[in-house]
Amino acid sequence: MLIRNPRGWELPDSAATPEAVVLGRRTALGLGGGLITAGLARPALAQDGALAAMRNTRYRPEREVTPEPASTTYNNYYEFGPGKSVASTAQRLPQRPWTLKLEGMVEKPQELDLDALLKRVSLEERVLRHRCVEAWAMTVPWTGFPMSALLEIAAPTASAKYVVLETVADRSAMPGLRQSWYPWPYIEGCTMAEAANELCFLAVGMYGKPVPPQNGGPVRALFPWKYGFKSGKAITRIRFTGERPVSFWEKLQPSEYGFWANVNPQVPHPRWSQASERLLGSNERVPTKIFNGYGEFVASLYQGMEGERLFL
Ligand SMILES: Nc1nc2c(c(=O)[nH]1)N[C@H]1C(S)=C(S)[C@@H](COP(=O)(O)O)O[C@H]1N2
Ligand SMILES: [Mo]
Repeated sequence: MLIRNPRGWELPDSAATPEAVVLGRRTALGLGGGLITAGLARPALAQDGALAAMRNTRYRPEREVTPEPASTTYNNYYEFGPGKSVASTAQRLPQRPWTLKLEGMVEKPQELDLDALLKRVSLEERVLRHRCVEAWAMTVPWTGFPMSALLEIAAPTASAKYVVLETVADRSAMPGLRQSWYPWPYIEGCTMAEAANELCFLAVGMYGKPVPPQNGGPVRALFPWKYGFKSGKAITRIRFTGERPVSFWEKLQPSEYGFWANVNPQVPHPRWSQASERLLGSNERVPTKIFNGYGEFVASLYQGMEGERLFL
C-alpha cells in the first residue's frame, strides 16, 4: 500500500502560480528558464532553521513524495557504520562552520564558507527520485543549487576532465572511519559534462529544512540518474583532475560498482536483479526505468560510448 504524504509540498498543477506572475518573479529574481513557482517565495534561510525555495517543476517526480520519517531513518552512510540505522550517530557530525575546497585544475583554488556560498547562488527546490543500487528508492524534495553554479565559481581549466567529490573524514564524529579496510575518505566522481548537466545538484535542504546529518548534511551531491552511491554526502572538497578517479565503492568491489553507474533495469547487479525497486515508506515495488527516468536530460551524454561499461 502506498502511504500518502499529507504535507504541503506536493502542490497539484492547478495550484501553480499563473505564468505572468511567475515570469515577473523570475525576472526579478534572475532565475533560470523552466522554473515555475508553486508557492510563495520565502527567504532561503529563515531564522527558525527552515530552508525553503521555489520549486522547480521541470523535474516531475511522477511518484508520491516519500514520507519524511522513512527517508530520514533508513540511510546508507558507511562513515557511521554499515547498517541503515545511523541517524542518531550521525547527529555528531558538526554542520557548521563548513568549508568547501575547490582545488586541482582550476583558475583559482579556493576555500568557500558554505553560508557565504549560499548567498552567491540561487536556491531552488526539486522533487527527485533516488534509486539505490540495493533496489530501494525514495522521492524527496531537495533544496539546493545546480553544480554548474559551482563550476562557474571554480573556473576549471581546459585540462580538467573529471570532478571528484570528497566527503569529510571526521574521525571524532564518524566511528565507521575506524574500519581501516575501507578506502576513506568516501569519494565519488563524474565527467565535466556530467557535472555541467542541469540535473547534477548540490543539496543543502530536504523537506524544506536543512539536510539532516544522516542524509548528507550540510551539503550533499545528487546524481538522480545514477545509482545512489554516486551521490556523496557531507561534501567538503571538490577536485578537478585530468584522470578518471577510482571511487570508494569501485576500489572496494570493482566487479560490482563502476564509474558510470547509470541506472539500468536491464543490467543486473552481479548478485541481484535491477528490474524493479521497493519504495521506502511503503511495500510497493515498481519497475525501474533506464536513467531512473531522467533519460530526456542525460541520455545524450552517453551517445557514442556504447563500448563503455556504462551501467555498472
Ligand atoms: N559519504 C557517503 N556518501 C554516501 C554513502 C556513504 O556511505 N557515505 N552512501 C551512498 C548510498 S549507497 C546511497 S543509496 C545514498 C543514501 O542516501 P540517503 O541515506 O540520504 O538515502 O547515499 C550515498 N552517499
Ligand atoms: Mo545506495
